[in-house]
Amino acid sequence: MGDMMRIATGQFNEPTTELLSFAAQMGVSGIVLNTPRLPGEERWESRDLIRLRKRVEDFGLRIESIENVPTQFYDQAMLGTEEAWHQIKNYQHTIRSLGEAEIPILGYHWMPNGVWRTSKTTPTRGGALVTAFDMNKLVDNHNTHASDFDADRLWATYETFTHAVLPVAEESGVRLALHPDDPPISPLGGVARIMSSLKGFKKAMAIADSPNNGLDFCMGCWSEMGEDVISTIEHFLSKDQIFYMHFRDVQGTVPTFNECFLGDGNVDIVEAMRTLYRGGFTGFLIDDHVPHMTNDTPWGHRGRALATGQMMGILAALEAES
Ligand SMILES: [Mn+2]
Repeated sequence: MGDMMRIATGQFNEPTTELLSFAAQMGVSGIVLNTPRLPGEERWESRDLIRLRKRVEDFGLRIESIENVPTQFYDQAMLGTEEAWHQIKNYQHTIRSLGEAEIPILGYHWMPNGVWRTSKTTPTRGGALVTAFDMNKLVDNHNTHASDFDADRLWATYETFTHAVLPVAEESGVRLALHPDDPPISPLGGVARIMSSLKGFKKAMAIADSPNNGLDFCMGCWSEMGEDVISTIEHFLSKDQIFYMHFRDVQGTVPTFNECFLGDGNVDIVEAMRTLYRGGFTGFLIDDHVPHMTNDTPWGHRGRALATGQMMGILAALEAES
């Protein structure tokens, strides 16, 4: 296990029987948990993570990745305040806990003020609802923090943080997967967004140069940026830096875009998967955000089943023709 390109699902924070059963029914390899609700106000302990892993394994699945500790575990490290080193030490502890629990990947981002959208109810194909961002419609762009934090500041804190945590990740056998800024527009709310371009990501990978640092390649964000997604996949894949894929897409690019069904967006999704497959990608793909379909649940069982089925069908075709 672990060395074939494969499809996962998840992105919930509670591994309920219903969700894990549904995942098993879809036939995925495993689960991504997004910021699971675990004990600990500042860091996570191995006993809780081991319990979580065993819970998922009871359904014949594995934990492929945990995506993000709570932002308050490392927001001051991102901003570089007096609390930074306290949080960095706790983050090192959490990485060690993940290693002890044999959880292979921890997703992270460098966005102290999170994901922004101007609409969560934009209609797309057949009236399904998607999120959208339009800089011209952004009425509230007030500072989210007490002062401005510019790009130089965020690059400096990124260097400090990664140089402190990556040696621990290497020792612990845990890989850190960096998600792009969403939306890739800088600044927002007075905070620079440094992970918003190919140039920025190349700089990040050079600063934090370790086999245990790589990408959660959010295809939606790369599509939002207007970068050439296929050649960007080729670039990072050739360096073994794509740990996993958020396989979603958008229509339009910054400053105005909306999410959409797979196949309706900027990216040729078959070509994207073929590029991964032929390039020897050994990680997994997950749907990420999906359109909200008729009578769908908050998690999006219908939209996710459709996206997962599309990915599985394309992968089966690539395997059959190889
Ligand atoms: Mn994403």
